[in-house]
Amino acid sequence: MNENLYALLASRFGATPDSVALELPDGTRYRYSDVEAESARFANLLVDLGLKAGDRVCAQLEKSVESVFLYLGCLRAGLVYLPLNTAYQESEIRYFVGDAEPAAAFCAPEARGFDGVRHRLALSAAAGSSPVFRTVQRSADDLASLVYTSGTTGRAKGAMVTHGNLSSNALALHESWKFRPGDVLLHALPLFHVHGLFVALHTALLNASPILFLPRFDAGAVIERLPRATVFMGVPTYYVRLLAEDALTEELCKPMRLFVSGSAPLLAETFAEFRRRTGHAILERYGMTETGMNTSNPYDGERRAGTVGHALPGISVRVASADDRPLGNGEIGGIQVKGPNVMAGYWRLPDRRAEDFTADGFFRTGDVGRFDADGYLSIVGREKDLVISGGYNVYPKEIELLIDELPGVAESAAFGVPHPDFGEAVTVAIVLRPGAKLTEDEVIAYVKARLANFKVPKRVVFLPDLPRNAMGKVVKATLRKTYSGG
Ligand code: MLC
Ligand code: AMP
Repeated sequence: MNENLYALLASRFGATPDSVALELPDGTRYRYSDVEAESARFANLLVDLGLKAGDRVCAQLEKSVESVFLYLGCLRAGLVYLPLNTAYQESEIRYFVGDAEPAAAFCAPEARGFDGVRHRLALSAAAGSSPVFRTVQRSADDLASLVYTSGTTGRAKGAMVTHGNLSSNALALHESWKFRPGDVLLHALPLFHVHGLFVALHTALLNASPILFLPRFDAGAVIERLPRATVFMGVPTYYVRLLAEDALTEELCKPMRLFVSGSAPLLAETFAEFRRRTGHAILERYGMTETGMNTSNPYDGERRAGTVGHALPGISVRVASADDRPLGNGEIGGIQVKGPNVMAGYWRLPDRRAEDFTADGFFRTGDVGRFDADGYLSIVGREKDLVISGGYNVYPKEIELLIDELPGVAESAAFGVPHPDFGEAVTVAIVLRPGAKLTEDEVIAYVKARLANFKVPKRVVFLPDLPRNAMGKVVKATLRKTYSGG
């Protein structure tokens, strides 16, 4: 059996080649036969250039249907797809490219940081290639994608995601969320992270559904299309922004079957307000780049605000003590996950295995949680020092390392504070050397020129020293408390 993810997807949509796969805001439509033909062109282009199964193909592209075809073409040719956020800047790209060593890169002509990549291509490059391609044989353990996720050391690590990881997770979600004939997905998420690229896209393709394809999230554009959709997926910020629109009403959402939220905590008040306004209980699920989706609130049973529900079929999720002992309901500990969804490991970091996995094979998520008496999991904190802003992860260490390079900076601490739109936003506290002068604007401009825009601090404060505990460690909780709310 061919365990190539594309073979699984095509086994479902192959039966309906004439039905609509993707519809653009201007009304342009692509059928499932186009998905097959256009993805074949990219597979042929890359194979003809000499790329071999296992080679990496990097993409830093604005969201487009062609980027979907490129992704699927890579799957078909056994190439490993490496998506990069368009917000990443030269130094960030240089790092990813140096680490992953892609054989080809699709990016804007003016993009910098891709030096050394053998083939630098634009999406138009596949236009002349053949629309027929025989999807290559892959086993469940073969790599499908390399997705970088910010590391605790300030350096991102590549999660090695396999065909088996993606297929099993797509099937589990398709079943759990009761996809059915007639479903239409409204797709507003970016395609360079797992929520938009894997969770949303795969479930719709598995269902041979039409996808109303928006180039980016825009509350007005979403509202305009909700009456034609049945399923919508987003990060909590999307729901906060939808609620700010008067046009969001129960009547508007009548044809909708399912609203899914994830990537960051959904506030109970957003859940409640959305239910009041639309009659829909948002279904919150929990996942990560390394594992795909782990848990979900039930489709049929109660969707409990502030929880992420139960383990998905085929996946084991436990809350464990510091020495990896499973804990009982009500007890707080590290969330650990085992199943066909869990990545093969981090790219070129085999030595990390013992740190990332328990002796009995569970992946340590770095999230802290608790199961309630009914088996609903709540995420109550994180062992990892991470800020999630508008659904994007920001590792404080990366910002601190950069700011510490500035002349006059003795030390710095980056931390998250509540933000009405982004859930959390980055604030930085800086201690200057005696006599040094630096302004908030200068610090912001410095970071903005070097890192992706969502990592740029919204606020910078200068302090005589940082709060520390008896061990000399900076107490970020104190900083968070002091600078929350203005
Ligand atoms: C944009 N800005 C942000 C930001 N996005 N600031 C903090 N956090 C963010 N997420 C800032 C920009 O720097 C800019 O600042 C200003 O906001 C306007 O930029 P924009 O690009 O016009 O913003 P907008 O289009 O409104 O984008 C906001 C957003 C977007 C919420 C629509 O961030 C988004 O789509 N987020 C989704 C992220 C996602 O897909 N996460 C899934 C990861 S997978 P200035 O100063 O320049 O004006 C994952 C696993 C899982 O986590 O479980 O799913
Ligand atoms: P990423 O590294 O971008 O894949 O982000 C994964 C992290 O996002 C997880 O480890 C969690 O900390 C967080 N996350 C994802 N979904 C949720 C959710 N529903 N609630 C709270 N945190 C979440």
